[in-house]
Order: sequence, then C-alpha cells, then structure tokens
Amino acid sequence: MRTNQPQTIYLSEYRVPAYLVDTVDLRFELFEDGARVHSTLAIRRNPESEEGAVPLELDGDSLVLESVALNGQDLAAGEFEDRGDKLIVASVPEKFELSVVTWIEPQNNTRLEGLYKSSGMFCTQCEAEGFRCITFFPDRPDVMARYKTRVEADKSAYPVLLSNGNPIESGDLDDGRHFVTWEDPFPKPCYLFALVAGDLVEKRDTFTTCSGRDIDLRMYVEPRNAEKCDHAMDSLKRSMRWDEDVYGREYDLDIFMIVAVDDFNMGAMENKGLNIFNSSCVLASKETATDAAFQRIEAIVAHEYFHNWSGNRVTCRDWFQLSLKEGFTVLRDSQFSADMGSDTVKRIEDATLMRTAQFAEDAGPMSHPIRPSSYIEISNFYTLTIYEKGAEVVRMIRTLLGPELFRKGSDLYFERHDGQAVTTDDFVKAMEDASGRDLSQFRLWYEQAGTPVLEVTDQFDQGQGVYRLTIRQSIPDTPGQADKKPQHIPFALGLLDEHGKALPLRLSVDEQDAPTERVLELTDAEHVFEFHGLTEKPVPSLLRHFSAPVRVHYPWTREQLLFLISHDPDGFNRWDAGQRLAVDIIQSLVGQPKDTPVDPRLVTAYRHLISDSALDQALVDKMLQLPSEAYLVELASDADVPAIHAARERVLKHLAIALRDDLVACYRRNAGDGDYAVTPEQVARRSLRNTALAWLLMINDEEGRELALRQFREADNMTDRMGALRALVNSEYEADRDQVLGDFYQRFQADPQVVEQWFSVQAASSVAGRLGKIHDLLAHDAFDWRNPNKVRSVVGAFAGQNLSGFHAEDGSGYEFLADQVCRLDDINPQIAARLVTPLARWRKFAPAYRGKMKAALETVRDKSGLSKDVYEVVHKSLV
Ligand code: 0A1
Ligand code: ZN
Repeated sequence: MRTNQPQTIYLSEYRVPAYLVDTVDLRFELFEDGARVHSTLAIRRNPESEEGAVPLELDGDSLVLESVALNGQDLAAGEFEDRGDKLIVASVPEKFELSVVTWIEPQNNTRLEGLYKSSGMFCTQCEAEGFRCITFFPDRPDVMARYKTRVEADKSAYPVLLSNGNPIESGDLDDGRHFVTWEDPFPKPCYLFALVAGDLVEKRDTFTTCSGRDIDLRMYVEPRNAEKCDHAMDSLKRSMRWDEDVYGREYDLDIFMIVAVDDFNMGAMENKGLNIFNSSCVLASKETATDAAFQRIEAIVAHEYFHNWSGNRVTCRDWFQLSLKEGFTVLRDSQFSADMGSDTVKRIEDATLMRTAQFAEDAGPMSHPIRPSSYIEISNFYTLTIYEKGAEVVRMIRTLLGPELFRKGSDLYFERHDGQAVTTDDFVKAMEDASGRDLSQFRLWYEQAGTPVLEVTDQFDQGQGVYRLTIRQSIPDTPGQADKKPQHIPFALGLLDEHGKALPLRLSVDEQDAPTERVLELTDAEHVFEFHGLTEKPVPSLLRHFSAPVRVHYPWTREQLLFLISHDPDGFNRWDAGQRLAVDIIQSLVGQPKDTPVDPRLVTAYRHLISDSALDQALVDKMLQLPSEAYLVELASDADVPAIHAARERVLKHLAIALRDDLVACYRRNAGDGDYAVTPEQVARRSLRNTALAWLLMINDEEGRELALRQFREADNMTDRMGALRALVNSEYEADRDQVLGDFYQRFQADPQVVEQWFSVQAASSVAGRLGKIHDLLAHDAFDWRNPNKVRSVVGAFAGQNLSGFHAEDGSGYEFLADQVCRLDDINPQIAARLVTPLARWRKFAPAYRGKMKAALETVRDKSGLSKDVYEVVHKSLV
C-alpha cells in the first residue's frame, strides 16, 4: 500500500508562473551508461505575477543533480535545495541565468517518459510532464521559451542527431563522437521538446506551401523499415495541403520530420517540427498493414501535423485545458479523414467509438468534463472524453455557427492567440466574437460531465395536421456533480412519409419552402416542437449525423426501424436504425432459452443489404456489422457478459445459417481487386468478403473453410491474410487454426508490428483466447513487458475485446488482470493505469461478477509502492 497519499491538483488553484523562461540552451552528452544534460535558462520574474520575489522552484523527477550555477557562479550547498521533485533556489534576482547539470539513465527508463532508449536509439516523450525527467525546469505549458539544443554522441552508433527546429551547426569531436546543434525559432512549452539519436535511414520529400515555400520533409526509421514510409509521407503531404485549403494554415518551419520508434506509450507526439510516432501508427506496407492500419496512419499523421497550429502555435495554459488542443485537433483530423474517404462512414466510426467507449467512460468512475477541474495524475486524462467528446463539442459549435462563421472563428482564434498559452474559454470567446452568437449556455459542455439523455415522445393531431415532438433532456449525476443544468444541444432531424419521402419541416402553418432537415436547438429541460401541414403521422429520423453526443430514447417499433433502414435519405441514420433494431433483437434474447426464435425480419433486412449491389458498399459493410459486445454491455445495467455474448452469437449464427448462400455469393462477387490500393471501394470489398468468411466459419461451413484457407495462402496483402486468419482463429477448426497461426508467425516473426497483430488476434478471440493461451502468449519469446504495444496486444486485447474470456464466471480473468497490472506498475505506470480500466468499471456488472471484480481491484490497491497513476484510477473506482 502507498504510505503517502498522492496530491490532487485543482484548476481553481491555477496561478500564473512566478518566473518566465525566455531561452533554453541545452547540451546533451549521450553515453551507453547514461546522459549528462547541461541546461542554461534565461529567467526573469513574471510581470503579471503578484507573487514578487519568491524562491525559484523548478520541477524534477528521477534526476541526479551535478551542479547549479547562477549567472555563472556555482551555488554552494546552502543556496539551493534539491528535494528530488523540486529544485529550489531561495534567493534569485529579477533577471538571471541559471545553469544546471543533471545525470540521467535513459537505458533504464522503462516508464518511457523523458529521455529513453528504444531498440538502441535515444528518443524523448515530454508530454505531459516528461521534461522534468530530463532536467530541472518549470514544467508547465504556460512557460514558453526558445530552445537551442546541442546533441553529442558516438558517431558510428548514432549517426543521426535530431531536435526541434533547424540544424545550425554540426561537426566531429574527439573519441569518434560528433554533434549537431538545432535551433527552434518558435517559443514553445517544454512538453513539445524532442530529441532523437540513432542509426536511422532518412527518407526525403518536399512540399511547396500555398505561399510558395519549399518544405523539406524527412522520415527517420530503422533500416529494416525503409520500405514502409511511403504511405505516411503521402498522408503528410495531403494533410499539409488540406490544412491550407480548409483552415488556411500554412506550415511555418523549413523542415518537418517524422521518426518511428517501437517503444512508445501512446500513438504519436506532435513535438515542434519533429513528430515522434509509435511504429505501429506510421509504418505500413500492403504486406504488413491492414486497410484499417493504413487509414489509422493517415489519420494520426494528419492529427500530429494539425497540432502544429492547434496545439503548438496556440497551446494550453494548463493541463485542465488539454481538450483545447486535443478536441479541436481530433475534429480537424476527423474532417480530413471524411474528406479523404466517405463522410457517412467516418461519421459512423466516430459515433460508434463515442457510443461504445466514451459513453462508458462518462458513466464510469473516472467520468470527467472535457475541461476537468481536478486530477491526481494528468497522464490519466488523455481520455476519450478529452479527445473524442472534446471533438464532438467543437463540432457542435460548427453545427450551430455554420461552416463559414466557424472558419471565421477559427481564423480569429489563431490570429488572436498565436504564440500564447490559452484556455478553452478563449476558444469559445473567439467563436462568439467572430459569429456574434451567444455561447454562454453552450459552455456547460466544458464544465458538466456525463452523457445527456434525450427522451423523445410524439403525437399526431390528425384534425390540425400537426405533428408534436416533445424532447426532454436530463444529465445523469457523475462523481462530484449532481443536479446538472440543461445544455445547449443541436438536434438534427427529418420526417418521412409512408413512402419514405422527406417532408418539409414547417414550424408554422404559413411557412413556405421549409427545409426537409432542420437543426433544432435544445436549451431547456423540455421543448415541444410542432410541425405543420402534415396529412399523416410521419416517421421521425432523429439526431441525424449524431449531431450531439447524447443518448436518444424514442419508442421506435421494429416496423419503423425496418422502414428507416431502407428509406431514410440520411445514410448515417439508416445505419443507426439497423443498429437499434439489432440491439433490440439481441437484448430480447439475453438470458432466454436457446430455442427462442429470432425475429425473421432481421434476416430479410440483412438479405436485402447483402444482395443489393446498387447500395453504397461501404455503407452496406458498416450496416452488416452487428453491434459489438462492448456496446451491448454499455447499454446494459447489471451486465451479464456471458449471456450477452451468447445472445449475440445466437443472432450471428442464425443470420449466417439463413444467409449462407448469399454470403458465399457476396464473397465471390467481391473477390479480386486488381492492384492493391486503399480506396473506399477496395476497402469495402475486402471488408465485405472478410465479413462473409467470418460468418461462414461461425457455422462450420466447409466451403467457407476452404475459401478462408485459400485466401490465407494466396493473399498478397495483410487485410486479406488477416481476414482469413481471424476467421479461422475464431472458428472451431482447431487444426487449421494452429496451422495458420504457425505459418503466419514463421513468415512474419521478424516484424514487430505484425507480431503484435498475431498476438492480438489470439488474445481477443473468445474461442482461441482462453486464459491458458494468454499465459502462453505472455511466455512467448516475442513478448516483452517493456514494450507497450506487446502488452496492449495481449493483456489489453484480452481484457478489452475478449469479453467472455475476461468475464469468466470463476473470476480468473479478473485475478489475471490484477496480477498483470501490479507487475506492470513497477515498469510503466502509465500503461498499467490504462490496463486497469476494465476492472474499474465493476459496478456495471451483474452481482455475481461485481464482487470478484472489486476483490481483484482491492488487490491492486494494496500493492506496495503503487504509482500515483494506478492509485488514482483504483481509488476513484472504489469510493
Ligand atoms: N499529444 C499526443 C498524445 C500524447 C499524449 C501523451 C503522451 O505521453 C503521456 C504521448 C502522446 C497526441 O494527441 O497525439
Ligand atoms: Zn493530439
């Protein structure tokens, strides 16, 4: 157990920094047994601070202090205090230079924060508070400085030496060492600092900006990955052009660099001019990466690039404002992905993530507003709420203002705050000032946690031809917040007549040329809207495009949903109707006897979808996917996972049996695409045939088995190969499964990104991923506790995706996860805290499971030396 209780940080206690740093001069001496960091800071008292001549306090973590000098004079022992997490100099002048030398051990840094080694190279991760693991510094984003960085290392082992900005000097030193000095002209917070040193190959390209400047684009990767850079480079160029076209944002430095590293806690990091990526989020070839990976890489490259404006040029005042940069940037990358592919499909993917995972977070013990008011460990707040809900909130501003005024607001925001560290309120203010709209009630989205619930009822007045829609909103209590105020919600809708025709939405009897889709604005706890001039009761199409991150309850009949599936002119809501129907049918089977009939109308609807090649195949592909187990669990209270799993499987098998011939035909119709390309059409074809295979194998279909084995053998790309592998792994053809898993490993064992996929396809499988198997995977030669991707691909995939395995009735899955979290906590607390999430949601589950989950969580709580990362999640979930 922890002896000291970690401290809570409050937004209300924010004070401007007492001291500012104008310039940072760094010199890194990199060695095999450690690194010496020489730092010289030009510091002055902050004129905006009321604190006056207070002691200077710098943050530190795991540093060995070698010397401190003030204006060139070494300080004597009594003149400063090294408390480990703080370096305090009691008396400093108004303006001075402080030089600090620290010794660190990157080779032993398993937390992967600060400077560490990954596959032999040095690299950094400073967001959120990693810079303090490199040197003593006021580690907060509102201290912005200009950096000059000299990196020195052995020339043969580390020929490439990188940092932010532009290289200004380089040369050889004694003993086979060399150096490069970099200078970044843009003031930045220390979380955007980066350094890389390694034996890397360089891939180059150029981009000409809208004003005609040539930007030097460079990717640095390990030699074995040299052929996996093209997709990221192309994605980067598309992102740069898009940000100019859509947001008017031009790149500002002369060089833009991307580096791939294997050991990385998150997906990627937007360090100024030197983005560092988790290898799995940047490297791709058709032989090794699936379509989904190609799309993910494009989105992440864009996300990091877009941060150059939304995050770097304008940054966050403090970490409570994290969603300022993350929410806005996720919206931007989501718009970009929609523009590169299909708007509807992207919207379906975003809404699915929100409804499955963010709603669960918002209803769980760690629920927080997109601008939290307190935290213990900021790393725990890189959440779906900050990122995805944050993006939805900015999207709603765009919906309320319309695209033109939104762009005007964005321009004003960048112009007004360039070079500053600001708040979410500054963002909203810029939107208000540019548009003239009052967003005061809208600001509640930033302050109140929880997912609003809309109860919709309707009534048709035949005599008057009026359709009355009543919408009541409520927001559930969340930890520390009760009795919430109604929020400002844009609610898009349409009404259809019995033939599926879109009806004009007349809000008054005499309204002419009324539109067939409207965005209603909900601001009160209850609204009644009247639509005039109707001759029959319409079918409502509600919350089109997922116009707000809310739950909608309306008493749809199955007939209405079937009608919307085939008639709604809005693609998103056609998909949504299909999901609602499938949810309703699966829910009605949970806990029922095995022979309870499945509503035959589902089969008819699916048959129609599979065989209608006139429909947009990408949408069909999405519509065929049954709601996931995770989503069904999210919708349930007292969730009984094995029962949910069984009901969903029953529906899946029922569909597969009934549609067996249609599936084979679908597979054949979509076979063969010519040259592999990640186009929406090809992606849909491959996905459709992989869905067909998966379903056929669920029912032990011999022809399906042969098709899968052939596809596995003959595949020329990873999507096909993985599709066949996954179908076989999830089937009862045990001998085939072992055979293909063995072949796959033999072929790809040298490629860590593919081995990760090989781990996760097994760990996530309810058939192949039994606990014994999971232990085997952990004992496998290719598994490495120090590599977050490996941990996620086995432990994370088991607890997060293999729900029936994890929720085994004897509680063995819970005990397993608790053991792994404890083990990992000593190696990498950030990853350990993320892994514990499935247990932290224990209150969600049926009593038989809940108690065992709680007990497992208590064993984590009682571990000695628990990190504050895990402490926060465990304690908040046990209160
Ligand atoms: N800002 C990055 C994500 C990131 C956050 C934290 C990290 O370490 C704790 C690393 C990366 C992004 O949004 O892409
Ligand atoms: Zn980001």
